[in-house]
Formats: sequence, structure tokens, C-alpha cells
Amino acid sequence: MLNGHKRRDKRNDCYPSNANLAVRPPGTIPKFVDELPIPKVLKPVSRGGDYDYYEVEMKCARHKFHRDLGEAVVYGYNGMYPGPTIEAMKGRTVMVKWINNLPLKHFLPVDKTLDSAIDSPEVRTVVHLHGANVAPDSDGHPDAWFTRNYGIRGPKYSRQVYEYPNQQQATTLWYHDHAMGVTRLNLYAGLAGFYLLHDFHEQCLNLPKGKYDIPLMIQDKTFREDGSLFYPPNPTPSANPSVVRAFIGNTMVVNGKVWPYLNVEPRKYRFRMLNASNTNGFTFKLKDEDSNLHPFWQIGTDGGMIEESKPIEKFPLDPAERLDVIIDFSNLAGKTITLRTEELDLAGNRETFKEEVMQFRVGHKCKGVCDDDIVLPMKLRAFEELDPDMLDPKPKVRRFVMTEDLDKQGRLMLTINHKDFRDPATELPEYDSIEVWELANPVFVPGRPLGIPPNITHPIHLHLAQFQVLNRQEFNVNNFNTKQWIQDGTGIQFVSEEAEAPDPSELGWKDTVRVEPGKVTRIVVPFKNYTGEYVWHCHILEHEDHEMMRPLIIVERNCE
Ligand SMILES: [Cu+2]
Repeated sequence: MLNGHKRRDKRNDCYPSNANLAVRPPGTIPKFVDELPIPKVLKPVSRGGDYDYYEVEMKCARHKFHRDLGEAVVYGYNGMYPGPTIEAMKGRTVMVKWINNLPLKHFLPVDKTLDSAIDSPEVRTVVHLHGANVAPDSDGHPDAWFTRNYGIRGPKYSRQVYEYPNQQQATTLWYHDHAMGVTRLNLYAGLAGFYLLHDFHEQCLNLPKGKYDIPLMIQDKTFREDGSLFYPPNPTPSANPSVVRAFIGNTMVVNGKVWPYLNVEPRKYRFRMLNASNTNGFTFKLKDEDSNLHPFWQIGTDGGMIEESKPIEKFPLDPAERLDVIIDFSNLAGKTITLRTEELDLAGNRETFKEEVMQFRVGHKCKGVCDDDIVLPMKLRAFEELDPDMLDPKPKVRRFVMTEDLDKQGRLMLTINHKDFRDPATELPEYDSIEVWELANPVFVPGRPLGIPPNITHPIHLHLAQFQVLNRQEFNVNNFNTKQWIQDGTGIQFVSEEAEAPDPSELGWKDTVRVEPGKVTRIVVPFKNYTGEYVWHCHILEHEDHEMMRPLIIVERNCE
């Protein structure tokens, strides 16, 4: 096995041939010339009475992102990018042996000055199934990493085979790398795939199924002239390469193709939309060639089905968030519908190349039976809204501030309550308790567009838990006392008494929430199912690698 890899490393298959080539201008890459790939469904190695057993091997591979680009080196689960889709059924356990057969040296710029990277091997991996309800030892703790053949193992490493019991409702999960300090590079290199959890309730709903149920992994990337992946080394006086504060690519990639198209029939389709970008948040909408807007019919959030499908014209989607939608092409035969974003470049100008994401080309007739019996809106499932004022006992309230500090190299780093990943745990909720978390983001310049630095939204992700977004409330960032507010909730001046309701697309169970600049974002979180050590963190991968992450330890309930 090892010899095989030595041979492969020698052939330089795992490294771009020329890492010094210039960046390819996005305007030289024609749009909508490649068809959208649909990731293959993974087959189990064996099946037991109540479980399926899979093996997935991470390895380097060559991948063509676009007709006119040369092959790029990628890291892929089973050598595929995106990784193969795992289809699971509620109540039936999935076991996966995650195997690392990657080389020992990374092809992207590794910052060896990050706390977690000092003395750590370059290519270390651990898989997190994002949004899943799993025991801590199968959650993919960022310190549970391992190298090729499990040769070197991180301090929290405990097992080769992860166990996913699938006891939650049907939803779109995704698996991706989570190794501390190199997640941004491993995910950018291609280590991400879908995990679609089904249940009987969902299967009895009259939703588009099979080839009409399509996952969309949306990312922004930048390429060199030869088609290889570009990620900035960002040398600083104290570190070369050095972690960047944000990575914004100049092209849009869906399921591994740059600006693809999809031929669709004039009927309804289900799309599971995932933002798997490193930093970039998007606002999506659908437009035809005459600039008419067409609605998405939302059916789900991160955590599964919402109560009733509803039309939405546009919605925000930050890194790691998912939205489950139906797009109805029935009355659009012969039309071309473009999935678009409202992109701004870093100067706040319209980012014309990235405003287009992919194209749906609607054919003139259905291949089989059209789906005229799917009637929208559609009742989906019961949903209980959690109102903290009605809860007994009263939920514990925790307050967090998205803070800025300097690291040992003197670089700006983002922290939470001025704490980083290595500080002792402070979030130890009790098993079977419900808490309210208030997350303040005081870095805000009014008048500057959202998403343009410093007005950055932090997508905050809690492992294990699914929560509900309560509201957001704008506050005066120039008159804010971080310490006092964390301590007792005073030291803050709200711009208005009234809090804003969540975006309509956020009404449901979530595992990632946008903590917008200049606002306090409130969520209500039940902690249940497992005790033990997890993490919560910003899902901007450049922030998470630079320790914008905290331990989350669910403790046994105190019975007094
Ligand atoms: Cu962040």
C-alpha cells in the first residue's frame, strides 16, 4: 500500500506542476459550457440487520473543473470531488471507516505558525458529519485527526470507524474535513460530500424523488492559468505562508464544475442547496432571460422539513447553511433560468462574474409523466416553535461577543469573548436543558454594505445541537461594553426596542446561524441526545482554523 503511494508521490500526481503560474482571469472562462455533475451514490461494503458499513478513502486525484481548464490536483473522498453521496434512512445506522491515503505534504500553503499546526503533520484529516446527532467519538473533533494509514494521530483520536445512528428527522447533511488548523485547505482541496438522510414521513410526501432530487454544492474558487487550484499563501513578516482572514474566489463552482448548466424537464425539482465555500456568504435568486424573478419553494432548513412549503424570492446562505427547495419549471418550457447571487467585490462594487452561478435549461416536454399532481404549497410536518418566555424551567442565557485579539505572531485573530480554542471550556450546558444564546457582533461600520470588511457576518455552527433563530437586534457598537454585557447583559444600547424577526428562510431547525455585524443574534438551543465533548465555532474556515472555535461540553444533569 505504502509503496503504491510512494510511486504516486514520485509521479508528482499530488502536486500541481507549476505553483507559480498567474491566476486565470474569470472573464477568460466561458460560462455554462459544462453540464452539472451529480455526485454518485456510495454503495456499502456490507450490510447488517440494522446497519450499513462503508469505507471511504481520502486520496489525491486529478479533477477537471471546466472544459477549458487543465486538470487540477484535488483531495477527494474515494478520489471524487465532491465526495460520493451517502444515502441514509432514519433508524438505520451507518458506519464509515474513514481512511486517509493522502500524501504527507500538502499541495496548498500550510501555515505552520498556527497553534494547532506547530509540530503537527501537514496533511491531517478528520471527518465531521455536519448537522448530525452523533456521539462525541464519531463527531470528528478537530483534534481527532489522523494522517495516512493512521500513522500519526491527534490528541483526541479514538477510532477508525465512525458510527452514525441516524435518529433525527430527514434532512440534508454534509460531511467534510475538520482537522484543526488545515480545514480551510482540506475543504478547498475537495474534501466535502453530501449525506442525505431520509425518513418514512418524507418518503410519503409527494416530493420530487430520484433524478428529480438534486444536491447542489456551491463554492467559490480561483484557478491558475493551467487550471490548478489557487489559494493565497499570504506571507506576513512573521509567517510564510500565513493564514488569510478571508478567502474570496473569483469563479462559482457547483458540484465541482465552474458555471455549469443543467437540462431540466418542465416539471418540479427538489434542490438541496449547500454553501460549501470557505468564507463567502451568498444571497440567491432565480431569474429568466427577461430578468423576471422566479420563486424558490422552500421546504427545509439545515435541520429538516419546515411546517409548510412557501415561496421565497431570495434568501441568504452563508458557509455551511443548507436550504431545501422545490423549483417549479412546469410553466417555463423553453426558457433559461439562471441561479444568481447579489455579489459585491471587496470594494463594495457589483461582482459581475460571480453574479451568475449556474443555468437551468428547461426542455419542452417531460421524459416521463409530468408531476402535475404535486400541489404547492404543501403541508410538510409538524413544527413546534420554542418560546423562551413559555419554557419551564426558564432557559439559561449565555452571552457571546465576536471579539478581536492578536495572536503570538502579532496577527489579528477573531475570538469569542476574547477566548480561543485552547482556553478552558466555558460552555458546559446540562443534558436535556434548553438555553438561549445571545451572540453580539460589534464590528460594524454603518453605511458600508454587509459582507464587505469589516462588516463580516460570522456563520456560527454548534455541533450536536439543532436550534431555532429567535431574532436579531441592532445595537450601537460605539457605545458597547463587552465585559459588562457578557457579565450581566447591561452595557448595551439597542438602536430600537423592537428586535427583527429572522429571515423567512430561517424559520425551522438550524445548526448554523448568521451572526450579523452590528446586531445581537438570539437563538434557543435544546441540548439532548448525548453528553460529552463537542465544539462550536465560526464556519468561515479561515476564522475556524485561526481558532475562532470553543469547546462545547454537554454534562450530566444535576438532579438537585
Ligand atoms: Cu467568523
